[in-house]
Amino acid sequence: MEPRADIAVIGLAVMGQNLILNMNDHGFTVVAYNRTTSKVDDFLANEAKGTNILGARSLAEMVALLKKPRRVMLMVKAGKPVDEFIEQLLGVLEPGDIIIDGGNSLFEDTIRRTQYVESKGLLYIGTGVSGGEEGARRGPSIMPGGSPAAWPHVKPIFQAIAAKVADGTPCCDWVGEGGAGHYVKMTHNGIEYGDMQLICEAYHLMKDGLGMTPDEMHEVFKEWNTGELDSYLIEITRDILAKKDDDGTPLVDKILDTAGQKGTGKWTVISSQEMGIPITLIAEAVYSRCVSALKDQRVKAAKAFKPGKTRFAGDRREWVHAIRQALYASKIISYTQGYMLMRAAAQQYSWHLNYGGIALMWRGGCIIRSVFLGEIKNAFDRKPKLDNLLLDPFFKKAIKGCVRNWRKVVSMAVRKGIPVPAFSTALAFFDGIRSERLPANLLQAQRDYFGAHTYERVDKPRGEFFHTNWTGTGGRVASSTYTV
Ligand code: NBP
Repeated sequence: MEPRADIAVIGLAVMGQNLILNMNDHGFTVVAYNRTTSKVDDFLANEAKGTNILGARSLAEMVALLKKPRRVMLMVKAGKPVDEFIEQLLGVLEPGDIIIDGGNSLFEDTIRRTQYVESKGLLYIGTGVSGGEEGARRGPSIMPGGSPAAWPHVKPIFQAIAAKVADGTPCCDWVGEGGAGHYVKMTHNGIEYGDMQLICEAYHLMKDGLGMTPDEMHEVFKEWNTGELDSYLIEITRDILAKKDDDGTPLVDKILDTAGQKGTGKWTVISSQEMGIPITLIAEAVYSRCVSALKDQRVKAAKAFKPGKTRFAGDRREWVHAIRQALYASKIISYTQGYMLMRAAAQQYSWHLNYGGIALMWRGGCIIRSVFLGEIKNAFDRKPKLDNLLLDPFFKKAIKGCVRNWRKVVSMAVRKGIPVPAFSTALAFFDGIRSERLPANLLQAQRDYFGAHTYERVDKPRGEFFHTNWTGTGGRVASSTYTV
């Protein structure tokens, strides 16, 4: 068998099939393999008919078709199937060959797998692929990390099939070592949760606070999509609101209000907790899905605590403008927090992340693609070591321009009982981060009072710790083990 294939893709579900077709469109010869091998035949006889795509019915056959160094990409269910395939591949590949995992793997698994595969003399890439079915077919955002030596061998394929921004730059570049690619993809998904929640809160406010119909909101989102909020998620929201059911009424009104989740938002929050980085907006977005899932309890509580009148008084156009500004400001906070998280992770895991490059990778192809990400790229071009997005002149000015209406919207929502967890946590974070002095002095006093945890003083250098015998009955010994 002549080794003529550029890459193999294992996993012929929605993502794998579409990536293979995309690679084929760009002139690469791909060999397709799947655990259930009948799916290889189905694929070749249908979607891949008339293309240069090859099929393999065993891993040995697949490997024999590949040029060296062999590139094998897994597009299978995240978790155990990835480990199982790695083990099988190690039996048929050679040192210098490259295993790529393009699924939604947990970054810690990718760190472990990179070390393991490298220890066997092969190279490993764990890459985020975003954009769903359509992205995979027409151009996804691709976020690869792992063994740096593997990148030159994979770069021509990945950058060819990736989405492109207006000037032709691909939405794919090397993210960093180990699990960096999957970490950035995970953060992307967390930000996606945040963006979706913010849009849902804007919708809720317009629906219950302003009494607007889906058709009226469709017009609002259509207009929003022409300005600073121009993004894929605003665009699909515009289209969703216009969609009618078979009986001609808005379909959105008929959809049950309980949201699902697959876990990547939760992973982002768990990582932020471990890192001590306040990604409060993404956390609220995850919890909001959890609250939505408690439908039965909500129905009972709604009977127990009947809502009052939710309508906002005043001019509707002004309110719509205020909601738009609250959404924009909250979105800036969400990305500020997401970037804080990635910066902390880079430090913890010794990754060299290119923050502007990440914004560029998200600029096209993926679910959070937006005009806004171009501004983030510009901010990092202006100052590559920028440690807080809020301090960039563009975003500083943007927030200042929105803050009055942001407060107006959050306070009216609170008065009227419309939940806006993401809008309000963003505002609370903003007020926290711009507070030179927070009440944590009292908190430290409390900790020292009940647990002798010690505190630092404003009139002494940082790093000097003091303990007070608050009650006169305790000893003079400070705690080093009891932690609260
Ligand atoms: P799925 O996540 O549904 O996985 C299906 C593939 O996994 C099939 O090839 C299946 O083989 C294989 N597989 C399973 Br299931 N269990 C296996 C096992 N124990 N051993 C070996 N193979 C096994 O496919 P997908 O939706 O195309 O997603 C692929 C990856 O890309 C996932 O990690 C997903 O999270 C990620 N992703 C998906 C999207 C999306 O929009 N769907 C977007 C971005 C990333 P079989 O045919 O023999 O059952």
